[in-house]
Amino acid sequence: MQVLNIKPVPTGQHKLPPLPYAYDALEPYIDEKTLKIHHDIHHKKYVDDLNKTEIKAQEMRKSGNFDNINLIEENLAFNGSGHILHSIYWTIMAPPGTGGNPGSVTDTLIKSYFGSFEEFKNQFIQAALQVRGSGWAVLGYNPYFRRLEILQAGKHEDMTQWGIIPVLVCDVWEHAYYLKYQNKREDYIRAQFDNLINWNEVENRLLYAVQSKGVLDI
Ligand code: MN3
Repeated sequence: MQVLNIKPVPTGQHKLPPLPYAYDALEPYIDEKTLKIHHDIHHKKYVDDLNKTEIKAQEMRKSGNFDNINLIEENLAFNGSGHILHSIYWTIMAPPGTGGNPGSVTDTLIKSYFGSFEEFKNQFIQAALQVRGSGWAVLGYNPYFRRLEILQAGKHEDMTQWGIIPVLVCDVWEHAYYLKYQNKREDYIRAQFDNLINWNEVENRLLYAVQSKGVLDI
């Protein structure tokens, strides 16, 4: 792959990325026990199952027996998206008081599309709050439209705009908050948004995203 200057992840060799801070670093808003279970057990399982599925897909291609293809494709989407979204989720948070303020690209793009930061925040929080069952709220940059959008993802993978690049995410699976917040999903969402967002990371992600081009200009 030298000619393309990329290093593909070898089949079945995804790795669980370490948390960029200590398990108790997000206290009191996300407690140590929740973070440890969430990262070490839930995220790890998505990585392990993605690896297993990729090996099974490889065996399927070799054997020419495609009887299980629907299950394999579903598992590639579910576990691949679960791995990606969790990897982003850890990095767009930072210990309380260290995440900074929205950077200039973030601020400009948010205001130009959502009208004001408050309107963006209200939509993001309601999108997270009203996810039916397990899922995510995602602020993403869509290179086809050259602007931001807020989406809900059912489970991990049911995204509704192809190509969107997530820059800020909120995990609203119960495993993300239930030990501490029980059924008070809104308290968790607001605590994360108001105290833990790493705006430097959001800005970095947006700076990278706005350089991406849709294959079509539409
Ligand atoms: Mn989760």
